[in-house]
Amino acid sequence: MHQVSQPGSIVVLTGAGISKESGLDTFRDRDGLWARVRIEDVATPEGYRRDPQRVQAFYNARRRELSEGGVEPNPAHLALARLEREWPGEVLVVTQNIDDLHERAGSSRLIHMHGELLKVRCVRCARPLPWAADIEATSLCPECGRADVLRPHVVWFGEVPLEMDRILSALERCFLFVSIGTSGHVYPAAGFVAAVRDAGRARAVELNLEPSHGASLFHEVRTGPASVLVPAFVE
Ligand code: BV8
Repeated sequence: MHQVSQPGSIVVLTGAGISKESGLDTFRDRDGLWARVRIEDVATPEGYRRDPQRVQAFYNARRRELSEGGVEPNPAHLALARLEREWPGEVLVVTQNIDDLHERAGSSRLIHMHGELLKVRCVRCARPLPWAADIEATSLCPECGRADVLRPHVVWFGEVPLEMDRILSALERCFLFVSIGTSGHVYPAAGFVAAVRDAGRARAVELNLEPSHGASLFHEVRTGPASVLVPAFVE
């Protein structure tokens, strides 16, 4: 029986740059989020312990922007969903983003390694729950019934990213690794390209507005807006 070679698997890492043209802020660009608030105050467990209301307000403002600000998936998100539909092998999108634009574009094989803006988590029973304004108003966990135990279901600095085992095994197996819209500053995501190069199997491509911190580790770097680069790349 002639062995039909399996079509290779593709891993796509995305960062805030892929959602920029949908109208959401990035972090480290001049007009980015970290130019307005300090990471220590709103994106660390210490900051949350110090002032939970301030952190809830930071994430509620981003929830409102995402759900009320006319924010829609852009051609880059749509092209990745098309890639998943049309590529005969496996396509896994690993996003650092906490928005829901990949899902709304139609991507289903998706890992939110830094959590999800539209979910909260009970610090007691650890179950992620869909966020709703009243859930925070009452701040009662519907699972365990305790009060004041719901936090954003978001991975802060110093916390362990989600589904790392699944991500690392996908990186090990893939034949193509594409990094889109990320500055390559935050680990462990910024180390994925090195892991792919060490595995010695995959081609690594970066699609970014400008070369990222780790650009030299990629076989190919294409610069420009994601909404132009990603559909052209998927073609
Ligand atoms: C961990 C929360 C242990 C949700 C975020 C010293 C050395 C190395 C590492 C560390 C160190 N000290 C501390 C660390 C660890 C730390 C870290 O990496 N710190 C950095 C700052 C040095 N990391 C952690 O703490 C992580 N946890 O390490 O645990 C561990 C590790 C492995 C296994 C087990 C245990 C947890 C990190 C998660 C933190 N949470 N977000 C939220 O509020 O959103 S991080 C935050 O940064 C967001 O998630 C964001 O996605 C992420 C990365 O940023 P980018 O997405 O890249 O966005 P950025 O603005 O930086 O760049 C945008 C890019 O897009 C730019 O390049 C721009 O040119 C481009 N662009 C703009 N417009 C467009 C575009 N591209 C295309 N088209 C456009 N139109």
